Amino acid sequence: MFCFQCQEAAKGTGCTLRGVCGKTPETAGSQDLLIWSLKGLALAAQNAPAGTDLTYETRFLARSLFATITNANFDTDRIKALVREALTLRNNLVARFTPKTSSDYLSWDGKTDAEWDAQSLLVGVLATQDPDVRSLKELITYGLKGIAAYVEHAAVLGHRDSQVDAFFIEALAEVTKELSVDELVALTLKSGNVAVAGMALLDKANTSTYGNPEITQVNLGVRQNPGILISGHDLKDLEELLKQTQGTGVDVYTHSEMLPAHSYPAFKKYENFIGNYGSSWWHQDKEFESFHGPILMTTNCIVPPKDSYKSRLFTTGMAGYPGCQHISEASTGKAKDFSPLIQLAKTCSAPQELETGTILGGFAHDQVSKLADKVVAAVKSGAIKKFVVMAGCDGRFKERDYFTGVAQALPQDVVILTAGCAKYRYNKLNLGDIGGIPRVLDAGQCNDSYSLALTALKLKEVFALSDVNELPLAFDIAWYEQKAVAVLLALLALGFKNIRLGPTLPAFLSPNVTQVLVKNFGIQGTTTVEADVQAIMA
Ligand code: SF4
Ligand code: SF3
Repeated sequence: MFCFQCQEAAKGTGCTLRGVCGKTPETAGSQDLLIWSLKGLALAAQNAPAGTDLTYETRFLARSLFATITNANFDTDRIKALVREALTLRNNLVARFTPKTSSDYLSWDGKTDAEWDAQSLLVGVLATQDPDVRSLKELITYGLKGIAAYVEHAAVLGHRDSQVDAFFIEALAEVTKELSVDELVALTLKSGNVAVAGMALLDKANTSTYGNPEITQVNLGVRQNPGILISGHDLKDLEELLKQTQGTGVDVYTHSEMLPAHSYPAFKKYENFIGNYGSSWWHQDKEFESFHGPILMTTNCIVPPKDSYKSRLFTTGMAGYPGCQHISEASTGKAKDFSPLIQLAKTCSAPQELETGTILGGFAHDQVSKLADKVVAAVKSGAIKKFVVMAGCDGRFKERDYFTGVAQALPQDVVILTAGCAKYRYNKLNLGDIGGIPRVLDAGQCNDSYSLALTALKLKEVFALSDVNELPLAFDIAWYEQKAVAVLLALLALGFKNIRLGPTLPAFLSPNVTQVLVKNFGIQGTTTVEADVQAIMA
C-alpha cells in the first residue's frame, strides 16, 4: 500500500505497511481501486451528451469520494461494493454513449479476487511517475474528497448545486489525462472556487433547516440516565436520533465535531439533548469506554475501536468499520432506524462524568454580524489588535501542543477565530474576553470555516479595504485530513495569503509544488510558538 493523504502519514512521507490511522493494506488497495473506478465513471459521464440526467451518478461520486476520507470507512467489503457499483454505472454509460473504447478506465472489468488485487496495485498514487504531476493530481483529488464530504451532508438535507456536481465529473476525468503543470495548477485553483461553493451550499442547507447558530453555553457534565453519544458531522442523523429518543429515558450527548450542533435553535427543544462529552476524535479510545452507552459515528473520524466498546459502536452514512453494526439508509421518505442503539442504551449504565462546567460556542457568521458594531468599535479603539484564525483539525501527535502554546502565548488583545476539532487544543483554557467579546470565537465544525471567511470579508467591507490581506488578520491553521485540504483551497481562492499550516506541511506536496504555493500565496509551515507568535504580531 502507499497512502500519504493525511498529516499523520508515516515518517512524514507515506504509510506503506499499514496506515498510522489503522487502515489495512486491503482497505487501502480497495480505496485506490475505488478512486480509479470513479475516474472511469467520470470519463464515461463526460461522454454523455449535454442534458443527460447524471443526478444519481454525481451523488454516487461524492458519496464514494467521501468514503475514502481519512478515518471514515475501514470496511473493505463496503468499499468493494462501491467499486462494483462504480463499474456498473460506468458500463451503463459506456454502453449508451461510448460504444468503442480501448481505455482501461472504461473497459477493465475484473471478475476474480486476483484480478482486483492486481489492478489495485497498478492504480495507486505511485502509478503517476512525475513527482510534481502526482503532487498536483493528488492535491486536486484530496480537495475533491473534502468538497464531497460537505456536498454529501448538504444533499442529505435536500440541497444540491449543479455546478458543484458537474465539477466532480470534470475534475475526476481531467486528472486521468496528460496535463501540464500549468493546467493542473489552474484546475487546483478551480477546485478552490468549487470548495467555496460547496461550503456555501452546506451552510445554506444547515442554516435553512436548523436555523442560524446562536451564542450557547454547552454543558460538559452528565446526568444519571443512560445515554447515546453521537460523533462526526452529520446533523440530519442527530436530528433523527433526537426525535427517536424522545420519551425513552435515553439521553443524547455530542462528541468531537458534533459539539457545534448545540448552537442550532432547532435542537434546543429536545430536553434529553444534554451536552458534550469528551473532546476531539483521537481521545475516543478512553472517552468511548467511560461513556458506557452506544456510540453513533456519522463519518470521520473513527479510531479502530477497542474490544471493550466495539459492540457499542455503530456507524451510519459513509462511515464504516468491520464488525460494527451499520445503520443503513432508509427508503425514500422514511427515517433511518436508530432503535438498535436505543434498545442497547436502555441496558447500559449512565456515562461516567469526565468534567463539569460549560463551553461557549455559536459564533457563526450570522451571530458575528450581529456583534459587528461591538467588534468594529473594539478594533477602532485598539482594544482588539488582531484576529488569528486557528481553525482546522486536531490529531494525536505531540507536536500539536504547538497550537495550545500559540493560543496561550498570543497577547490579551488578540481574538482567536476557530472552527473544526482543532479548537479542542485551547477551547477549555478560559482565555477570557475583550470588553465582553470572548477571545475564542468558535464558528462550528470544520465546514463552518466558511463562516470565518465570511466574517473576514465582512470586516474588509466595514473597514472599506481593497484587499482582505490588509485586515489585522493572520492564519495559523491545523490540518489533518482532506476536508482541511478543501478549506485551504477555498481560502486561497478567496484571496487569503500568508497562511501558516501545521504541524507539518502535507507529504503529498512535492518540493516544486510547495515552492509554487510559497511564491504565489505565501504559504508557510509552522515553526515554534515563540517565533510564530512574534511573526503573527509583527
Ligand atoms: Fe496513513 Fe493518513 Fe493514509 Fe491513514 S490516511 S494510511 S494515516 S496517510
Ligand atoms: Fe476533525 Fe476528523 Fe478534521 Fe471536522 S473530526 S475537523 S479531523
